[in-house]
Amino acid sequence: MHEIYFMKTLKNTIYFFVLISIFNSYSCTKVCPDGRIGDNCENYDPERVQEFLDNGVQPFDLLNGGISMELLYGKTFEGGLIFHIDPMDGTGLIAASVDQSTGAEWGCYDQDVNGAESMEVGDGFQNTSEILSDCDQLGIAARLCNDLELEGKSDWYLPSAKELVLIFENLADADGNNENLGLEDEGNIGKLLVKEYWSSSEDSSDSEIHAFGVWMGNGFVSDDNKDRNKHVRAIRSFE
Ligand SMILES: [Ca+2]
Ligand SMILES: [Ca+2]
Ligand SMILES: [Ca+2]
Repeated sequence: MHEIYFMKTLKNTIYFFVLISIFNSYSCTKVCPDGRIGDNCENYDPERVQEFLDNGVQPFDLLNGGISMELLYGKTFEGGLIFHIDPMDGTGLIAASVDQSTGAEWGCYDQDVNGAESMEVGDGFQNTSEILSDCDQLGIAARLCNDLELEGKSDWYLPSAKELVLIFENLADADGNNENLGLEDEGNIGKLLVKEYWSSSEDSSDSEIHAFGVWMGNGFVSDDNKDRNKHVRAIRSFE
């Protein structure tokens, strides 16, 4: 009698623990759909950032879903490599993944191009159209970018000086040690060469002869004669 009661209790206890462990396995290891992670599936898996972008998730959504800015730099999106995102509205800039020239002039040496003197982030497009509307010279840096058709996109332009510095910081020096040693450098995720690249910013203090370039070895901005040959890397914007 006593023994039967004991066996029943043991059986019930075992059933109880089996039920608890089944319940736990459902509640603790939650499987989120579409590569999301977190207790409420509120975040994106940082291992799958490129896959999300390829599937049409916007960079801004990834930022808001726990992905760091650094993880987005250098990822392929809308035909180029992400190198800037405005954290307020999610607009941003991408660079072509290859150079458009290894030696092009800025153009129109000895002539002040009307406008084209902004150094600021967001002004490369305006600079480029101002150069093209006032300078007929063929083969110049701004024109190579404007004529570019790459990855199905045709709205490329020459970056302003500060946009070009962002390319150094986020694509040529992604490891943040202030130098790019060249194609073998693992921080150089945008494959920029240790060369001088033209910006679209004319030098307002002597605009007839000088425009600004950036040295992709260290990100320094300097003025130079507009008839000098420099590398060219086109960019475009995304909304
Ligand atoms: Ca000017
Ligand atoms: Ca570096
Ligand atoms: Ca100057």
